Amino acid sequence: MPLFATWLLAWTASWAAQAQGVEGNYLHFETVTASAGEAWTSEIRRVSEEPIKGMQFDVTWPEGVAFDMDAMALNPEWGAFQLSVSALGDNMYRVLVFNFAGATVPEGDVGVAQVSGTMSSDVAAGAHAVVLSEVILSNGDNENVAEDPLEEGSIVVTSSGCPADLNADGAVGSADLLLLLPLFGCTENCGYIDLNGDGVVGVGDLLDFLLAFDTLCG
Ligand SMILES: [Ca+2]
Ligand SMILES: [Ca+2]
Repeated sequence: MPLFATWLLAWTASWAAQAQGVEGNYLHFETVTASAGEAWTSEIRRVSEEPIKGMQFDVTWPEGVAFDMDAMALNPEWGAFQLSVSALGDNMYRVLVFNFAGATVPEGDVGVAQVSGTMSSDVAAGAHAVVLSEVILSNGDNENVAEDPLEEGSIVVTSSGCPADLNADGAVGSADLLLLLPLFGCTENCGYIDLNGDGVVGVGDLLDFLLAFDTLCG
């Protein structure tokens, strides 16, 4: 391919990525809230500035998480791909997403797979980091374009019956409001800030929050 065409392709890909507000090539776990002893579902997402035709990564779940590897499923965007999950021990799993047809998934912020599990009943309230490591993201030329730093998410275990305690410190206060306000108006992937679970962060969530304001969580 002529150098100019290669450059134009790269420029177009990076422009398209910027148009979606995407920068860098990495994976992240969508932060989710859970209660001790209960099930949770979240998503691993891929952010990239160019199309990706395969990936491999390790995920280490925090202590107290039982990951349901059989329930892990690729999103429809990855329909041409196959998924392989294997346990490495110490609550660490290796994930392969690959295809032999040369299919790629376009640049942007795209959900890769749904992940789910349960929290043990004695896990402490607070944020428990989900660590993604050894990430390989292969572009159309089979080059690994994964970059540090990886953005990592958490499973936030709420104080029981207290979803508005967003920082899980045992009380609903102004620190929690500072977590909610930046996401006010969010319409997708709002995560645990979406208190009433209707998919957006809006007036309903703010009302729920204000009702719970200044309460201690048991
Ligand atoms: Ca709090
Ligand atoms: Ca909401």
